[in-house]
Amino acid sequence: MTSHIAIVGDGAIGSLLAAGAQRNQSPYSVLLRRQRPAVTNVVHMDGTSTTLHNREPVALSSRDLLIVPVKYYQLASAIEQWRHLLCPDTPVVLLQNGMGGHEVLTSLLPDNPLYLATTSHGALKVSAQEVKHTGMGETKLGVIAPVHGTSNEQALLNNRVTAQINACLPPVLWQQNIQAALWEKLAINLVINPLTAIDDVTNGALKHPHYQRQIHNICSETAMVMTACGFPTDTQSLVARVRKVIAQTANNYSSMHQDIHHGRQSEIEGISGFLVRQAKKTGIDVPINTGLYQKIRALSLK
Ligand code: KPL
Repeated sequence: MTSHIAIVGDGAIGSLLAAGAQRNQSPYSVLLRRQRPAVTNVVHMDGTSTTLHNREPVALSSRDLLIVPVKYYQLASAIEQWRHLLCPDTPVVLLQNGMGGHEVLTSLLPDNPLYLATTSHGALKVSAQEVKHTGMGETKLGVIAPVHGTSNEQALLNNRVTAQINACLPPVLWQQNIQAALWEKLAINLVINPLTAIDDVTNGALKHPHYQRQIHNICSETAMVMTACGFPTDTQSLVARVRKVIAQTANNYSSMHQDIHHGRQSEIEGISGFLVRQAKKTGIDVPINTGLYQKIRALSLK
């Protein structure tokens, strides 16, 4: 029996997932908060496009999958809205920028097998009906709440969920420690997202010598908090990783830049807000990240 993939929302990444499912002829549905015209066209990097044929939401069994690629601040209401579709064994994958969503998910869905994912694919919603795949990337996936069964059952489920995500947003790299992978991504977002949004620049502008001290200081605070939280690292390796992503995405506007400049709510609470909260818990001073957090919050209120 083919399994069904339900995707919450028709955001840029959600629509890429739906296009992957469509191309692989996997049954899927896109769950919308309210009735409205959804994304129907996804343009791929090679110029071809996929027309989405969305289906009605269906009740999800243990063989199916719910993927939640929504913003941090939308997560709780999305789960409240759609949990009636789930059975206690339906696996759920949270695919998000930033961190903190994991706690929300485990408190709302204490019984389900839960996975976290992060992707470096780039996608842009160019209109209410069209999404463009703007950058090739990879998707990292790992388990956070295991099934209540044997390790063999867990391994089988991990393989199935990996194959389902791989059909939608390949390549999938399985992570034994997905939290560590998310912290590494967070370290990058902590630099690029607020700086580009505040200064209204592309990611590539951060190559300028003018930004290097600030980048070093953000990474230094992040390295201290990561180490205190059990993910040991150092400033130099974070700076090197940040520089690599700046070079790889030089022409892009970061997601936070796009959110702020289109007057949308940003993901600052799951990025700098998360770091500031972890710093407080571990007794570490993070004045640079706190300043960026406050500046983005002030810009969001304008
Ligand atoms: O993840 C990103 C984002 O914009 O949110 C980066 C890696 C910074 C690329 O723009």
